Amino acid sequence: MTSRTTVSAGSLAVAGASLLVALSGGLAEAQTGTTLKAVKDRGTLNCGVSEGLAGFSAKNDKGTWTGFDVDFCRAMAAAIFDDPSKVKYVPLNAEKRFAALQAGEIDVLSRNSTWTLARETSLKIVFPAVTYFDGQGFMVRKTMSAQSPLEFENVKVCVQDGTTNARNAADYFRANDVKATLMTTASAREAVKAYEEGRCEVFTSDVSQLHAERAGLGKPGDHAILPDVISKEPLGPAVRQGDDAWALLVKWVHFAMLDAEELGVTSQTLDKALKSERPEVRRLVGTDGDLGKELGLTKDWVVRIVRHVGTYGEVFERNVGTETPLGIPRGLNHLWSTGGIQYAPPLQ
Ligand SMILES: N[C@@H](CCC(=O)N[C@@H](CS)C(=O)NCC(=O)O)C(=O)O
Repeated sequence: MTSRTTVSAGSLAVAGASLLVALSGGLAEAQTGTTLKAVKDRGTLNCGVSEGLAGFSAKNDKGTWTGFDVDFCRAMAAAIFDDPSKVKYVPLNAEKRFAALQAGEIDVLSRNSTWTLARETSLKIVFPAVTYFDGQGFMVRKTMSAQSPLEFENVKVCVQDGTTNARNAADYFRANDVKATLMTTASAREAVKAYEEGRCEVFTSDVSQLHAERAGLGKPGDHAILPDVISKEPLGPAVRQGDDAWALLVKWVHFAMLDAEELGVTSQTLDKALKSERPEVRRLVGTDGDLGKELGLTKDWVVRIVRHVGTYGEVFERNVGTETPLGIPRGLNHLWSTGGIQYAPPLQ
């Protein structure tokens, strides 16, 4: 079902999710330490992902979930179980994702979700890390003359409901007096279908998702992603508030993948790294000290992540980088040491 709203009636992601939380019968209480124990006892990690977004979380032709967000789930399973396949994937649309987390249906949400203040305060969740620095953009047919959203003239713009994007677009259009009407859809599939069929001339979402959706169109080359970026979309995993130990684990899995990249410890160089004399490499791979212990993990937890899944850079390039159909330049997601803003505190 698509619904048409004027720009003054943009939907609020938080409001929708709060309602679902209320309807789902209250919040699952999280106590520190309980999530990791539950995951270990169960033997699988329940990971919330999108319903299907190429490069981020989608099933391949063998029915296996793959992608950048999926690899975060796999990295956690590698750290906890030494087995990246011990994950149950729970596909969730934008509207339902936070309610599923609150209700305890998933242990972690790894689904292109933007960290905002209201999501943390009113939904009682926490975003421990930013795995992908993104922003919102617009996709149009190359035959359209507009080179910027400021040049839109009486166009319909498709956007998925329950997202930051619906609100940002409404705010942006109103503030800049852009003549556009928002058409909200429940799922990404419906939004893209409406765009493909010409029921809307423009599709808006985070730029990473525009790349993902464009790659799946009949003729990707016929569509342009406009250079304007109208928002900050820091995307990352989310967990329930109340289990600090679990939030720390999620945060440090991401940081470990960054630090491994920074130290040159990749899936290709791991065996050499295990013989390294460099103190920071020795701490990372656990040949010195036992940094995993306080996280509830083994001392070789980073080795497990890098061996089974790779460093942050390997995960980025394999799933969404310039050599993939999505072809996304790493940009802001380069390490701080190579011109980006991905920065991890040291493992010590
Ligand atoms: N980052 C934004 C947008 C996230 C979002 O849901 N984007 C859509 C745009 S295509 C999507 O990924 N849909 C995939 C799905 O629902 O499975 C947010 O957190 O609200």
